[in-house]
Amino acid sequence: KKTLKQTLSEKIDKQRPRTKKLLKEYGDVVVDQVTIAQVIGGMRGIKSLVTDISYLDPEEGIRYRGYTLEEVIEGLPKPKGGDMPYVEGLFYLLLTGDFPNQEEVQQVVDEFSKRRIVPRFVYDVIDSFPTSSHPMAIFSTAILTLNRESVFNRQYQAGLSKKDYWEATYEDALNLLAKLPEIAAYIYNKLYRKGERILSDPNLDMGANFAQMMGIEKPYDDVSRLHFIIHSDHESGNVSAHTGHLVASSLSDIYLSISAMINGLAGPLHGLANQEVLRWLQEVMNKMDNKLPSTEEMEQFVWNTLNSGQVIPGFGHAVLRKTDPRYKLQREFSQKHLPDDPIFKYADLLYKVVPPILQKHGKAKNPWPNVDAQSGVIQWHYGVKDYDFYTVLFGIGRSIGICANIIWDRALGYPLERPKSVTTDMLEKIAGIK
Ligand code: FAM
Repeated sequence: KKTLKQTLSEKIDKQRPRTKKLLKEYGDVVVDQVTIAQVIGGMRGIKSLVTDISYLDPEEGIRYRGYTLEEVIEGLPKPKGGDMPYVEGLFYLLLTGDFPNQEEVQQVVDEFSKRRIVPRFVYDVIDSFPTSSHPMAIFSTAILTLNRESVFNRQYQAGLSKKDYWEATYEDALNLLAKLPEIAAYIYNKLYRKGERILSDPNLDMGANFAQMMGIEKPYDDVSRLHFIIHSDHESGNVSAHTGHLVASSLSDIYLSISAMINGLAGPLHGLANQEVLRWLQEVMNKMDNKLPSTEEMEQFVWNTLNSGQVIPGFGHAVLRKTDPRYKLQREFSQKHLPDDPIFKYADLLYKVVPPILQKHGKAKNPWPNVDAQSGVIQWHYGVKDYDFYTVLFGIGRSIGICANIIWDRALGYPLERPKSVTTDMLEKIAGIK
């Protein structure tokens, strides 16, 4: 039976000539033009990255390897008794483009299980943090600490051939991904549960094991699987994915790259928005004495936030122009499992109230909710109320997609990233002002 690594190796051999041909024979073909607004404006929309792992259509939302999230969830094998698929199967799909069968998923589950033990020094580093630290800072540092384990670094020092970079990177990626749930749960228990620790179970898949270490009953295993799967990838230009790719392009190992991308994810305009949504909702709930506001009262809260110059967290997107399918999937899950939850009702009221207000406000190009408007609501329902922790969960999911991307970056020999900057003077000359 072929392993994931063997299947991937065959895919890489097939893909390499395609990239080589484009580069050698069509390297001068123009892909895009760049305007001054894009140069000043965070490179919005410039087509300057390549990945085959996911593609974000502004109207439709994300597809992984050409499949919508519904198709991914439908097509991936599921553990017995679970409604949501194996996260390990998603990793297989992202890497190879193929849906694995039950046996192929089991191989990956076993691989993860073998590699899941976290070295003692990582716990020591986590323990040395003050409990008032933000969990994302601890999470990033814990990942960074693992850098001494890097197979890539060891082999690179010994003289690794360029064509084999991906294999050592693959080993690092699996070693890291297998440990992330345990590291995250340990941080959670340290910060919010007085260090109480529940050990992992080598017989469980990633989602179930995470639920076990968090000490939360079913269907939290499915919640975790869904969460990690829908947060895994959102093409290459978003802050976390781009940071991971950029740092890895200097041949920094997986640990350095993933730690860096976690720091980008920790910003309130990116991953941290899911904690911000809950913080914002809590403020509203406190003001309302936990009663559900009327539509008019909720509208007033939204306007107050906008008028004080703040953004409405969980709404808007740099690329998407419709309701995020990741939001929709979580909303459907909530309608099924927690329809009467007060926070869900708050979030649902926001779904009704915010888009027309943002349209009237006239600034946001996309008034619709993104993934972050729902994910915290589900966590809260299952008892994870320390919302500072939510972005760590996002980080576990996002690591899966970025690791898959970095392995392919190395396989296809993508070079050091190095765009060119210009001065304001130069822009004024280009504009014809000077
Ligand atoms: N509330 C209020 N104003 C908003 C807004 C929102 N939710 N979304 C966009 N705007 C404003 C934005 O601040 C900008 O104002 P200025 O012209 O004064 O700078 C204007 O509308 C145009 O922005 P845009 O082109 O529509 O969006 P950007 O591409 O600049 O930014 C986001 C995209 C996501 C950073 C922005 O929509 C936002 O701040 N949303 C709230 C935070 C959030 O939910 N982030 C999570 C995004 C998520 F999908 C993720 O990364 N996980």
